[in-house]
Amino acid sequence: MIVRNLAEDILGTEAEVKAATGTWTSRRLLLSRDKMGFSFHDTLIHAGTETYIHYANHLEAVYCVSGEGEIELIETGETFQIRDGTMYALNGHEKHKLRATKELRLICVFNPPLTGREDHDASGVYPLLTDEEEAA
Ligand code: 9YT
Repeated sequence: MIVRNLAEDILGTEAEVKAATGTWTSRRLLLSRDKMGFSFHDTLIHAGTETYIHYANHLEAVYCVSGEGEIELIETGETFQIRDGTMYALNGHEKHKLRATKELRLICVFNPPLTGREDHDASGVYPLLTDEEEAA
């Protein structure tokens, strides 16, 4: 069994990843090396920010536990409000913009799991890494 505590085991370690753009901080509680088949994150989307994202290589489900914001789908132009209790699942690799009006705290699951250090590239994509590539 794996037991981890955000404050004791994640904050201030390599598992706390800040986006190069400064728009989010991802606290990664489970990664691919944990062999769960998914990774599990507690992510903050900072207030007043907009992030362009395209998970071309991953599926992601997101559950909001606090804050306020919205997700805009690029292809359709649809916008969905995000608040405590809202879940969205990107089951079609949708390109989107994520905006926070009040800091969003989002619980996120990725399949395949992230290896640890992934950050969005200029196209909003996370590379598909293996643990060996991460270690190299
Ligand atoms: C909701 C979302 O995709 N935010 C960007 C960060 C990502 N969730 C992560 O790596 O934790």
